[in-house]
Amino acid sequence: MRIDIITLFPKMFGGPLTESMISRAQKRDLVKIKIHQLRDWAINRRGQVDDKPYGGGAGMILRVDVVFKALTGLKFLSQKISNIQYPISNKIQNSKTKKLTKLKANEAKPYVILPTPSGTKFDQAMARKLAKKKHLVFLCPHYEGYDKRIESIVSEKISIGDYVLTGGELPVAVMVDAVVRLVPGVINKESLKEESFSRKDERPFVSTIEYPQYTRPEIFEMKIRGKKIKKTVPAVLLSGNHKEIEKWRERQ
Ligand code: 6GU
Repeated sequence: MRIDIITLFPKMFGGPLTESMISRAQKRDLVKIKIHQLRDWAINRRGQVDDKPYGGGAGMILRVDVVFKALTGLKFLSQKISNIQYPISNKIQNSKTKKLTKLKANEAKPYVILPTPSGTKFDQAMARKLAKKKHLVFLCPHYEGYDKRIESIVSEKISIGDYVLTGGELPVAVMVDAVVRLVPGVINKESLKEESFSRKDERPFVSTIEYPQYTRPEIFEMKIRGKKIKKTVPAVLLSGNHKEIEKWRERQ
């Protein structure tokens, strides 16, 4: 999978994409993530990407022509950087066998996502859908808003919840994390197994945290406001009786 992120604040992705599992996934070439500075497609040398709203009002609005240039420029870049091709026809040539194969509609072009609070709510089913794509492009709007016409050049608008954030960077980091962990090979199959059993309409946390887990120490004692509190591990987990343990977990 290839992911391109277009943003005015590349540094905001420093932590989320360069640590832990998402970093490992990139090192293992399971996913290629590239961050692009939107100002590279600015309308002038001052790096202007936004403008005053027509009809008046506060704030600056992200320009549609800048975004269009970024998206078309990116498709060209992607052809050069990775082996993903965007042929004029709906066929793609395998770089090894040289055989032409017909592309499915969703493989023929990148899937462009615009994070915005007015978008469709992101959930586990949406993460599964996006994890099947070959190429995702996230376009992060910032400041006060964006030109409405930008919506006509993206594939989907997505929100991560009913609250307002200052920009699309944090939502994109959240979505990329949820999607990349579903890419085959990123995390081990066992961890995903419970999830694949879960029904599509089930709330994701129900399926990912199946039963309570414990590790050492067996007895944990603490003092809170002078009161001694002892926390133990359920006896069944220490019993060594695998049948009983399974039954207990099932119940939980
Ligand atoms: Cl995708 N963007 C912004 N700015 N705020 C949000 C959001 C997105 N999702 C929830 N709040």
